[in-house]
Amino acid sequence: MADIKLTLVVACALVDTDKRVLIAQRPQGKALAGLWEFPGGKVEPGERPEQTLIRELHEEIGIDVSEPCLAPLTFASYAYDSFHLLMPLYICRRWEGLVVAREGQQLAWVRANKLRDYPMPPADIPLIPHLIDLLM
Ligand code: 9L3
Ligand code: MG
Repeated sequence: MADIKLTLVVACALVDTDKRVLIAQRPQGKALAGLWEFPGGKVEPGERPEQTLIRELHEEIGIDVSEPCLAPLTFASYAYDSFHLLMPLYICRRWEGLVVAREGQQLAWVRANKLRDYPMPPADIPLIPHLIDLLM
């Protein structure tokens, strides 16, 4: 069997006081451009997943999250041709700062039962029922 490259990516469902979830549209020029995702990114060498998420949330949407505010909910797994993605999903309900699109991406706050209206990468889609269970 061919070697399989396993890529660890972490994602976060940011939930506001109206129980809406933040999704971001992947910018042009990136893989999967135009699809809507739960914000996050690749775990870099030497990082713990929570540190990655704190870094990514700051870089992408300008907020500051403290580690105890990140609660793991479930994880996604998806086999692309060239790598397998393993992606824990965290829930975060408390953060500091205002959510702003720092990378020119579109952002949307969406009720969990409306997430299916937004085209998402294949790894993110199976996460939606978990959010519906938690939030609806
Ligand atoms: N990815 C899928 N769903 C997500 C995130 C944050 C990432 N919610 C996929 C897209 C890329 C890979 O993970 O194939 C790495 O993400 P990035 O570093 O390009 O954001
Ligand atoms: Mg990212």
